[in-house]
Amino acid sequence: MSEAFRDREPSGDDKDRQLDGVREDSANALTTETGVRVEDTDNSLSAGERGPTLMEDFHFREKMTHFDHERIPERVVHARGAGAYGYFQVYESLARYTRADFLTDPGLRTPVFVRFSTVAGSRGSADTVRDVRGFATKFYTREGNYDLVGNNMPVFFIQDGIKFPDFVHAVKPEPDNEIPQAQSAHDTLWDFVGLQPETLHMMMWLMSDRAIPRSYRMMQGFGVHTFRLVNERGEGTLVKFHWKPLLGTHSLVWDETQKIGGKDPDFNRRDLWDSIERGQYPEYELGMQLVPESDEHAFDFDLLDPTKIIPEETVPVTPVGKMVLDRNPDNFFAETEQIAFHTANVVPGIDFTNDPLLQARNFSYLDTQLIRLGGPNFQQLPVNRPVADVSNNQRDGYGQHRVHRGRTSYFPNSLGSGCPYLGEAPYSHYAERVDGDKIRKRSESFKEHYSQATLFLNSLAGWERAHLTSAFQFELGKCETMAVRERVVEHLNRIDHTLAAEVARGIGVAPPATEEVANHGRSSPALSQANSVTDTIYSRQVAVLADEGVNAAEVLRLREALAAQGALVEVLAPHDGQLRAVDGQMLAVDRAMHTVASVVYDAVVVAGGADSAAALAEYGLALNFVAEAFKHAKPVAATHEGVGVLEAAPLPHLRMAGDGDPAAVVDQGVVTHRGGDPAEFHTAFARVLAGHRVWDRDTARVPA
Ligand code: HDD
Repeated sequence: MSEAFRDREPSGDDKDRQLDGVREDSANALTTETGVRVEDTDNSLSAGERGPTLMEDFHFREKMTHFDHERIPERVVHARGAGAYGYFQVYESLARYTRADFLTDPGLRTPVFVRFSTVAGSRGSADTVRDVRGFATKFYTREGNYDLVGNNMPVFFIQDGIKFPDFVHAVKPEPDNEIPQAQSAHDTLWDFVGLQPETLHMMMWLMSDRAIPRSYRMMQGFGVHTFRLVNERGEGTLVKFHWKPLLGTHSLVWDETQKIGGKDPDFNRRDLWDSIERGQYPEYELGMQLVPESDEHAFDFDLLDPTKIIPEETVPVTPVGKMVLDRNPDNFFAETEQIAFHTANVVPGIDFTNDPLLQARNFSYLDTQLIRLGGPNFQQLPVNRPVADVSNNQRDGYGQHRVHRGRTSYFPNSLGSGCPYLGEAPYSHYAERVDGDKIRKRSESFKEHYSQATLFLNSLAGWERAHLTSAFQFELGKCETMAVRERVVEHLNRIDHTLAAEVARGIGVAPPATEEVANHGRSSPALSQANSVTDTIYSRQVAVLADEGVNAAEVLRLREALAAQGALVEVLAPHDGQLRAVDGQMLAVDRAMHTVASVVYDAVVVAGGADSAAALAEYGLALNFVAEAFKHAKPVAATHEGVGVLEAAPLPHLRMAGDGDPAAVVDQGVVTHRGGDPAEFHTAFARVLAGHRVWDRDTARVPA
């Protein structure tokens, strides 16, 4: 278990101290924005009791005007997000590759703010939709802000940023009726995909379980592009950035995500917030794939093509440091909404490559902040302010917060003692040699679009592949235009004939008669989520179903055993308040069952106690809870009389514990316990829970 899994106080770093200067606690008398105390904020100033409101009511006008202007444009993409502060620390100096201060000093904790997001939905859309997740990190380094603006998938939909407006228009709700919200399952996206085969590799990722993460704490992040590190000597090393969550990479299942969208649209946001409040801080390791400049052309794809990965088996990911998110923002709008990322926010030692997608991004992010945050001074907003000193001749503009003193705002000057002057260790661009004709032409080295899509498919576990096939069937099945469906199937046939045939059958399209291209058979095990960390139950949420007459002692023992490993156990009952246990003690109910659902838990246990179990076996919500958890491949367990509730639920035939059986009987991830040492049951259940889901399960006939 990692060091951060122990309780720790938030870091209280330079950024935190800086923010202290602007935090407000509303502890004073009510005033206007001009500081004048207000006598009454419930009644407007009027001419007589029933007369008109008076213009001179400056308090009314100010209050209303401010309210009328409260909204700013949401982000054109990634509008829905959640963020947190934390810190990053490098394990060992990377001075060999980069001169970036925050990557060369292992003693240094660099403050960060991370914003996670979905892409297509509006600000108020549900968290658990099928979508790419943004993973944007702002490092407040001593040499200025560095932004690593990545996603939870390592490739992108297009190769050249000039196509970004087209792609986004295609995926966003359709312009005539603004339907569907936060969904890729509609004609315009798949129309674009069918006509633009460079999207196909990314579409494989989007149709995979990566697009429905269990938690922001359990997803990877990728810088996507090939970037460049530059050391003191000016030597470059090409690099791809990876974030790897210490809890492993885990997903939800599709039916579950759709239900969570209604039961708890804030599911991922709440999970991030709650885990930080509990002191269970999300942690990620930063990894780098390092490629010497001399090997730039050593691959069978172009490193500048953002629709390609470097397989980890070809160039391993070197873990270089760790990020811990340990503090929630104080104010969503001020911090999470106003944070402004920009791929061109780099620090000395980190540089770009000529990836045409990256080049376009280096224009777009600054441009979008100008409209979104209302002018050129958005870097002065508290969340954006660097901890490094800022000194330049930029002046004025809307919302100028600095009071620049002196007569000079130009360079060079003598009247201002030559300040600000050009200091030591400045950012200097990597001296890459560039020459060529001025042309509009995609490089020949960008022309192959299918082979890595096949690689991804070949690397999936059986259950991952089954989910991907269903996802294609769902999404294409929602497209009304048959030609759109057909065109995509034709492309799938160039990725893998069996996949194309399976998808075609589900959507009423004739399966392609012949194999277009033979599957190359190569795979990259690192691409499968099945190969991620599955040995911890830390922060997993377990529901225990109980009713009057529950065996409370047993529940408390279970809670204690799982809590010792960092899992959370909540007691759910048909009503809130307390339950009278079989021994006459009272057991506190954490939530009434009708306010929650199985889909917001990782696992369910039905408690023992004859009366409790008899009541739950007659309670539809409890039976549905169990069946749905089973359907969604979650660990399910029951102790003593609770086993009867599993028997009453619409589950397939399972071997369950009876008299004389060992302390834990496990069948298809259903753990039952009727006698023997409870500790053995706890261990068996924790083992299944650590596996996240139980995929080899017979769920076909379970009606949930
Ligand atoms: Fe982008 C936001 C990630 C391509 C233009 N992008 C945005 C965010 C993330 C990404 C995580 C949200 C940042 C936040 O939380 O505030 N974008 C990516 C990745 C890409 C990518 C990983 C491909 C590798 N983006 C991309 C292209 C363009 C943009 C090609 C335009 C040429 N992205 C934007 C934007 C946004 C944005 C319009 C919207 C809001 C914002 O920037 O601040 O400028």
